[in-house]
Order: sequence, then structure tokens, then C-alpha cells
Amino acid sequence: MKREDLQLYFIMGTSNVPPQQQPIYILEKALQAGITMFQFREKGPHALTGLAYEQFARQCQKLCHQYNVPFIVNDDIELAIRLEADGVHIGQDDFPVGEARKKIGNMILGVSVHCEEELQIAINHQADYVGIGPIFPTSSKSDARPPCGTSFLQQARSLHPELPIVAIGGINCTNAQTVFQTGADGVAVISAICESEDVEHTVNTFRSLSCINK
Ligand code: TZP
Ligand code: MG
Repeated sequence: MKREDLQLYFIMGTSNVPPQQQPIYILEKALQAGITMFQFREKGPHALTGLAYEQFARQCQKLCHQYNVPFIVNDDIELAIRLEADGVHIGQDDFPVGEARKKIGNMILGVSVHCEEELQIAINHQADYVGIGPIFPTSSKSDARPPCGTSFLQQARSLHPELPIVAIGGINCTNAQTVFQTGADGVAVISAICESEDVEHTVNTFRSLSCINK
């Protein structure tokens, strides 16, 4: 995985998309506009299950392949292996990092971390990147921790200058610059793209902000 792949990391599941919109259509618009990584995160009360869940994942994967964008599966290691996804993203409550690494071999492994200890464990098990957040308040994750601001992000960056880091949580076109300036390689967003009235413009804005410190 390249660090630049994290630049604009779009995360989506059907429940993140406004009712009048088609999730796959939003993904296609985001890919066309230039997102650099995608995470399939099918969660929440109305999430797809069973065959529909897997078919939707395969549809998303196929589109990502067409645009040469890494396809990452949230939490579901078995699905990622079955689909031969590019990678898996896990949180602290999902799966021990070491076991995840053993199961997925050299697929991309992303891990959410919130403190130095979790960060070190992720690094020890060859996480390819870490996710830090929620930086700002978010309404896209029901069990999100309190927003942590940019202080841990800053600390993680100064401890590990070469580590691929993506920031997450409440990031939009207005506050993304602060996050990039603090040292994140990229921003991971749900609502900023899913609820955008102009996905192309939103994607372009995020990407232009990240270029400032390149
Ligand atoms: N993990 C921490 S915050 C969050 C996740 C999955 C939700 C991010 O969504 P949004 O809409 O970009 O705040
Ligand atoms: Mg998780």
C-alpha cells in the first residue's frame, strides 16, 4: 500500500446514504471524481445481510477495481478473504490485531487506534496504516468515542514520522486542512461524501487541500 492511497478514503454502507440515493451510484461518482481508497462498511439497523450483503460488497469491489482503487472491508475478515479484497480495517473491539494479521496474510491491514499503547500494538503486528479519531463530533457512528481533536494525531505523527495515518470523524471540506496540517496522510469520510450535493466538487476540494502540504 502506498501512503498516498490514504489521501481521500471514502467509507460507505447503505445506511449512510440518503433514502432517495443509490449507494452504488454514490460510490461510482466518488470513484470518478478521484477518491483514493474505499472501505465497505455495511452496519446499522437496516444493514444488508446474507446474500444481499455479499452481493453488494462484490458490486462495490468490482467498481473499485475498475478505477484501480483499493477495496477494504470493515470488520468482516471472512468476507474479505472470500472476496480476495485488498484489505481489512478493524477496530479495537473487533479482533486482536495479531490474529487478524495471521488470518489475512499480506493483505492491507488498517487498525483504529486511540492511544500510544494501541498504536504500538498495531505497529508491532505490521498494520499497514492506522486510523485516528473521531477527530470531530460525528453522527455516522452510533458508538463513536468522544471526539479527540488533533492532539493524539499530532503525537502519533511525531512518534512515527513514516507511519501511514488516516484521520476520521466529522471531517469536512472546512476542517480538513487542519487535519492535513497536523500530519495525517489522508482523511476518511462518510457523510461529507454521502450527503454531498456535488460529489465531484467535494472530492476535488478535499484533494486540493491535501496537496498544500505535499
Ligand atoms: N470511526 C470513527 S468516526 C467514524 C468512524 C467509522 C464515522 C465517520 O463518519 P463521518 O460522517 O465522516 O463523521
Ligand atoms: Mg469495527
